[in-house]
Amino acid sequence: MEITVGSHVWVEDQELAWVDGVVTSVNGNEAEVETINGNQVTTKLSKLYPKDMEAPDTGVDDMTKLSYLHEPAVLHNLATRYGIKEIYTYCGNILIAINPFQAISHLYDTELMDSYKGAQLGDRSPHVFAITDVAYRAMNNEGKSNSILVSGESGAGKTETTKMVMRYLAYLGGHAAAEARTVERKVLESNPVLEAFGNAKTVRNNNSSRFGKFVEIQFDACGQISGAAIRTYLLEKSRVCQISEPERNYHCFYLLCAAPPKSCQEIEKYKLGDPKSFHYLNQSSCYELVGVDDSHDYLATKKAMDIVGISVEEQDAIFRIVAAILHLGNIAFALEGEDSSVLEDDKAKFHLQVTAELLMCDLEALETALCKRNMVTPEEVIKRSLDPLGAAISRDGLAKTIYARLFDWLVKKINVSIGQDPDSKCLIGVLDIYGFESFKTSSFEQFCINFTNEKLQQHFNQKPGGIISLLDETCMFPKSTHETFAQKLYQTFKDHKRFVKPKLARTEFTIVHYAGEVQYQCDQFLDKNKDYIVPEHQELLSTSKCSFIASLFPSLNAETPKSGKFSSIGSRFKLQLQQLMDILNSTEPHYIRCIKPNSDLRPEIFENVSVLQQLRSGGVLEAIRVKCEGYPTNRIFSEFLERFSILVPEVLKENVEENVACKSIMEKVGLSNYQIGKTKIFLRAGQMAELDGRKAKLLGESAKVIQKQVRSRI
Ligand code: AD9
Ligand code: MG
Repeated sequence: MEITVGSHVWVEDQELAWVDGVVTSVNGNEAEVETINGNQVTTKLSKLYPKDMEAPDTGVDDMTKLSYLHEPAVLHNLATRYGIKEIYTYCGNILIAINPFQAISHLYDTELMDSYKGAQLGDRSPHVFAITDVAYRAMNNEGKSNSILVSGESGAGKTETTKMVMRYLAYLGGHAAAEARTVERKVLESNPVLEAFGNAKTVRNNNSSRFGKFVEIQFDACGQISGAAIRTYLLEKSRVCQISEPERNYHCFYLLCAAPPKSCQEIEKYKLGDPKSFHYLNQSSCYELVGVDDSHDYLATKKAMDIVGISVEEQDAIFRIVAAILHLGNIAFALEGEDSSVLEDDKAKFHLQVTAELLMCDLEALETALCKRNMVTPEEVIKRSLDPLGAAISRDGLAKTIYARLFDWLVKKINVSIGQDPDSKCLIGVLDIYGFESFKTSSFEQFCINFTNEKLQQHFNQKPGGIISLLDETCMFPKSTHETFAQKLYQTFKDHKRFVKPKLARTEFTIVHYAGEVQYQCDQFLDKNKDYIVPEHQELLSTSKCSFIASLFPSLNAETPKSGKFSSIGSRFKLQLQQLMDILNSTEPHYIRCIKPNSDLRPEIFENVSVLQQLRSGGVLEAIRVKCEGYPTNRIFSEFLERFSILVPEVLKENVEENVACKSIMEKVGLSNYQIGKTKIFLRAGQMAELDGRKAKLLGESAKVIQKQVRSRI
């Protein structure tokens, strides 16, 4: 489209990404634009995009309906819709969901579910229900498994979206009789249970999932839910003992501290109370979350546990373990002699005692397991003392192991309780993975999280794939340190275009991810990759008098990795991901891209620059680009004629078919390479803008003629 003086255009802007304005002069291949925020900008003509002056005030519900399909138009459309609380927009068959950070009334009502049932995509306004309905129908009609992949950065709304998908599936495939509804109820109530133990407040999200989740919902031949399997991926263990401002530990710790004492006497039972008194919680001064009542959530979690089939006795043991971990964290050590450690003071002794009581294990054995290590020599076993730092590391290791095993137990229990349907032919998989993350200090956890996101983006092929193997190799070599690991990385990947060694770095490396660069600190990669349990810890807990705890630490057999032996978390994770990809590849995928409109987690704020970055990295703009290569714009004949018949007024007079009239217009304007369908005309990228340009020129000229006539009359 020709850009001339008076053209309405989009021009790049540092603060707003794109801003609209009017061209005030054109000079060769440069133009001067006066923007609506009052700036005068000089820029190349090729960097300007035409603005659609006829775009509806309320935006369009599918990007492919945009007259001009380019980046500024896409962004403007989303911002417009977000402004009127329309958080869902299609981009073809991808659903874009922008986090409203507020409850939008009636958005998820049952009446609304009714209205989406059986409706074609596009018949009703964009919604998660619509995408889910398509997946469900495709499964029933074609007898093929489908999956719904929810992606987006941390806090973008993946988990909330996933819950709505699951709710709608339960609605579609639910049973009529109340007594038959247990499967879907269990599936839905697994969410609050897993969130209580696997979610925490982070800088990015007050309810951030610290594990990945793939829920496979199985259906019988009648399309009714007949079973489900929940797979989880790599819980962030380090959070149990280490948190930093302004984050929190896992929700369950605060829930238990806030347990209503009267009804449950939990405080007496678990010797808890103020969360500020626990080391694992007071490393950050954030204890409460705005809008969250921990004591209410404690009861809600227990109720959900009832529904998913966790017995009262099991619940008691679970919360006993949660309390024990808090007490364990308060066992502080002091130096004794040259390099041994003892309990620091009476307070530490008290917590040791409570921990032993709660874990139902021997008090002295617990102390020894924390402060000493067995050294196995060919001749004998020697007890070696740990210094206070070593003892604290030992204590934290124990806390992490117990917590991770508890979490795995919960997942297993829920799966057993829901039950699998071995006869199910079709399933719908719903994937809610932790979002892409980059922190001041990004470690092994961020590496794994971002690795997952890479895989899902299928950009993975271009990435250094050998980092985990290299890490395993380093871990198996006894003298390795994080420095030697870093050196190996630098050596191996020095020519890789997505691997960067930061200047002066000795133990850092940078990966250019699809969503941006992340600098990783190697220092804890080796430790965090090693999945092993100290044999003394294993022995201590496998002999616990509490059968629940003992069952978390079964005696070693051939199947479980040998205690004390290294098993690689990274490699296991990689394998799990590969299995996930295999499942996903055998299904028909549907995509939901969640977008976080601002980093303050506040409603009604739409930050252009950040949204654009997410659209770019999430592949949304790429999808649009692909579409642009085809026929990105289409219009029903009558709409097209209404908009452009002014260009060839005769066509309306000639009593011709609508499609012929459309063709005449295109011919008159000299555009070819378009397609005429049954009811619509399909245009190449830019053709709509060209037509609009002609129209504007024509209107401008006729305005001039009228002005001339008026003037000559005076
Ligand atoms: V993370 O990668 O697990 O850190 P998610 O899962 O993408 O992240 P989440 O679904 O937890 O984000 O959403 C963050 C918060 O946004 C929620 O706790 C809600 O307060 C808010 N949210 C998200 N989606 C909606 C919605 N559809 N309606 C209202 C929402 N609020
Ligand atoms: Mg989440």
